[in-house]
Amino acid sequence: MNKSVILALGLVLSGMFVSAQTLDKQAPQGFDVENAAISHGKIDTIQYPSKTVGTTRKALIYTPPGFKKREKYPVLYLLHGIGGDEKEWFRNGTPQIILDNLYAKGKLTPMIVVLPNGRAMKDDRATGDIMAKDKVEAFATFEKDLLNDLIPFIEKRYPVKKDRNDRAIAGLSMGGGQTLNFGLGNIERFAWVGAFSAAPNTKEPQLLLPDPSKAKELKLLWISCGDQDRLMPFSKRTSDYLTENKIPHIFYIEPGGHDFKVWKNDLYLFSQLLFKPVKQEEVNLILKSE
Ligand code: FER
Repeated sequence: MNKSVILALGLVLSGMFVSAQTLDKQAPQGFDVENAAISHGKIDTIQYPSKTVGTTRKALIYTPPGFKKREKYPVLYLLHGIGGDEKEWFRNGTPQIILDNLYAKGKLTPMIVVLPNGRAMKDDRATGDIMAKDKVEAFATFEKDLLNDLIPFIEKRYPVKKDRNDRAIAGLSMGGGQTLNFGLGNIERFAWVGAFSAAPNTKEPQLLLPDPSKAKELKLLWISCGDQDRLMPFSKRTSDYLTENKIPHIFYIEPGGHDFKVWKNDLYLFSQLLFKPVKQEEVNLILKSE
């Protein structure tokens, strides 16, 4: 359980390079257990008009404990996998519990989390052949829906900060591929990028980032994958390219396969880094402590 894993820290936002570190522990026991004694955020379903798809689409939104309309919050867009929809994280990853617990410990910058449906097509349910060509293509179409429909809707309806430094994108598997494709393809829109177990939809490195130096504008570029996940090559080739081009990033290899145990741990670790000055010592502390 607590066996050490290698944290290839190809990062470093301060400019220095650390090749490998030992990560002794992961999220502590109880990190995903509901605690009635603390304040809770709120999960709602929202509906937004999509010009891209031509329908009204659903997303979930999590507002943090103590949320106030008068304040302005940064936003994390958190994306699901090929078998899921806007409810996948909520049902299987309980982000609201993980984040509530982190807020109770004072470990998060207050943020709004938006959980979209990343399959941008009229019937966007995860039914039938989820690998069908049109369904897989809809994960690419979601880039337009996100940038032109969903983000403007959120920014109109919710008290959010609109600067790229206050906008993060992360996701698991297909959503991890989307995160890299959309995040690195639109660095002027996102400063925080977290790809968990990125799937084969991840563009090849040279297409993903033809001008590697552009990625230096990111505040945080996180790539993680379970050591037993057969999709590892998609994370590894991306991290290798970044390392070859001296682009600071975190490449976090953790014990596990392609499942929510890994993704919950990723959310626990990644969320604590968001919307804060990124200091190397802090990254080390979060990744090594507990
Ligand atoms: C594939 C293998 C896995 C693929 C997608 C996935 C589109 C996605 C997995 C997930 O989202 O969990 O060949 O092709």
